[in-house]
Amino acid sequence: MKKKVISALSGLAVGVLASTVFFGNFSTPDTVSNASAKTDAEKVYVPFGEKDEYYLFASGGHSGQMFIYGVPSMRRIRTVPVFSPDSATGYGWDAHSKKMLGGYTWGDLHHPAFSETNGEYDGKYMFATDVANSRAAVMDLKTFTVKDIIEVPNTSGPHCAAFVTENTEYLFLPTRFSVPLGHQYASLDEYSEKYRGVMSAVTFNEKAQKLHIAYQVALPPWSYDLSDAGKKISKDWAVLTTYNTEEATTNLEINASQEDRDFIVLFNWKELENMVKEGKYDNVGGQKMIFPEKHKGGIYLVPVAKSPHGVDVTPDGKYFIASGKLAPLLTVFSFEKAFQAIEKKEFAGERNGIPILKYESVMEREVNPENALGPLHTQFDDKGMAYTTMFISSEVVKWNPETGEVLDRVPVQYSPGHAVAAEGDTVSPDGKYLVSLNKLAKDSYLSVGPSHPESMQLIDISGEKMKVIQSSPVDPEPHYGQMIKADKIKTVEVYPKDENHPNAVYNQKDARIVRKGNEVHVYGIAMRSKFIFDANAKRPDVIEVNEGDKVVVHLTNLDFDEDITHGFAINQYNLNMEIQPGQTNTIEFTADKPGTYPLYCTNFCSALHQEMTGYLLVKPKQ
Ligand code: RUQ
Ligand code: CUA
Repeated sequence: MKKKVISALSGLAVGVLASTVFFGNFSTPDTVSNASAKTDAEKVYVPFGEKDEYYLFASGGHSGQMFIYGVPSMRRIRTVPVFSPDSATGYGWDAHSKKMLGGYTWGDLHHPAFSETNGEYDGKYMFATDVANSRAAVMDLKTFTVKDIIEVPNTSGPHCAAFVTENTEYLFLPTRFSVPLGHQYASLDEYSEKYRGVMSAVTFNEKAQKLHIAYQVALPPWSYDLSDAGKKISKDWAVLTTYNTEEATTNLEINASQEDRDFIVLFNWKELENMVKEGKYDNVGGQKMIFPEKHKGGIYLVPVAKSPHGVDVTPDGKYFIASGKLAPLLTVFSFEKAFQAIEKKEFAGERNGIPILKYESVMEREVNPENALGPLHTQFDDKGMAYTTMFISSEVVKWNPETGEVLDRVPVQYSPGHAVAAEGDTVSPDGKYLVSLNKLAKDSYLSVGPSHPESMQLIDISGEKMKVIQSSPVDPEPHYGQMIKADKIKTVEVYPKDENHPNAVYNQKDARIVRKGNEVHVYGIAMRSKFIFDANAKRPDVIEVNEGDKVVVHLTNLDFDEDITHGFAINQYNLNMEIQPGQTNTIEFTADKPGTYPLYCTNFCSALHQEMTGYLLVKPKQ
């Protein structure tokens, strides 16, 4: 290949070009002087048998799923269903996931967040929230499966989430839409009095694998957009952006942008925790609700340029940076200055009982990169440099938060929302890679009609200058991502044997069907290449029930062998579940359709996979 290129070049100005070819670099000659002799193609090429250096978890937006990519190859590795059913994995049909989804058939997954230990991603869990149906979920990274989902009351769309504190003490879920407490009816004429923007403090019990709402805060009836947890010196604090502090109830496009300023909410979760301990809350529908106008302390407002979007805490925990969205402005605020102002009680009045800090006393600097429009979100590298996405001018701007100096700019295609840096939300980002999550791809890929995929572009940020080195299409819609060093995630190869599991069958001869009145319980196995539902039956691979019976099928996958997953599907019964190696999984249904229904394994598991079938026979009522 290279030979061909060189011969094609003979007779040309071989001096410069040959060196370009030598380095294999087909882009502009000035990149040749780059310290790294690797071409862009080489930088993203991960040969077969080698693995990517990072996992990228990209939010799947209104697919309700999480997309897992490898970086730098930008190859999609897996789709993990979180808030919506998934036919490929039977998620939403097996008993556990069906119960977790609670009848919802779609979700809108926005901001994923890894669990942290000492401010570092620990590779154990991934949290995510659902703006559509006000839910939060936790995914176990040993198996890449969702363990728990909770629905958050008094809230409508926890967009402003999930950002975890340094040791995963809490994930905070502030609402996007204000609603009356308990979702009661209240006329919009009573918006300011009756509506609230509730924030929930959620804990995760690792042992029980359960999420739990520790307490809620009845913030003013505004929209809460983005948040970030403090780090190091600010580790007990968190920040959130607000918009519509005008409290408009219609035509928000205009009415929510009237004032020159909105607020950043700054709160101390240790203080809120203490308030709860001291009983300084009301009971609202079973939730411990703190009303800031009644129980003062721990929450402050910082004025910020109107309708801000992202707010991001620097890795050293010293600053929080708000992005303007409408004002072409980045504002760097100092936690230390805020702490001093709070200490001295230097307030400029209050709103809804919450003290307002003076802008001048908290602001560190304003940064206004020339012609850069629509700043949305900021990430950081290993040298403390900031990278901000510019939605309107379609670029990423690199700048120094300590000086405000703009260092570099790179165009992206097009309209980036978030960007995600390698280990970007930790106290020690890696530098190296940044992925720009672009809302529009337009001419980037083969056309699939009027609606195009979104795009994720990989940017090499290891040098002084940024360089886009790869681009990958992605389904709607990558709102945010998290990038973690691959070796931090320790998956299991098979589900370990659990002799205490009430429904597991580890011995072929123990497979049995037990009838209890109108309920039929199948304790069966799936193995290459057969089902055994009842070891002693004439036809062990047949389930025979009566019309109207409740049927509970437990299946254990006896192939303790990596990647040998079986499926269990019943034709025309709209039933499907997955049983991963070593796993025991359960599906429940009512046999309400009499007749003869073949059942089969959905996952190609052996040369005799097609033989892995059986029958469900449903005897009609007389
Ligand atoms: S938001 S594009 Cu849903 Cu994260 Cu800023
Ligand atoms: Cu088991 Cu196919």
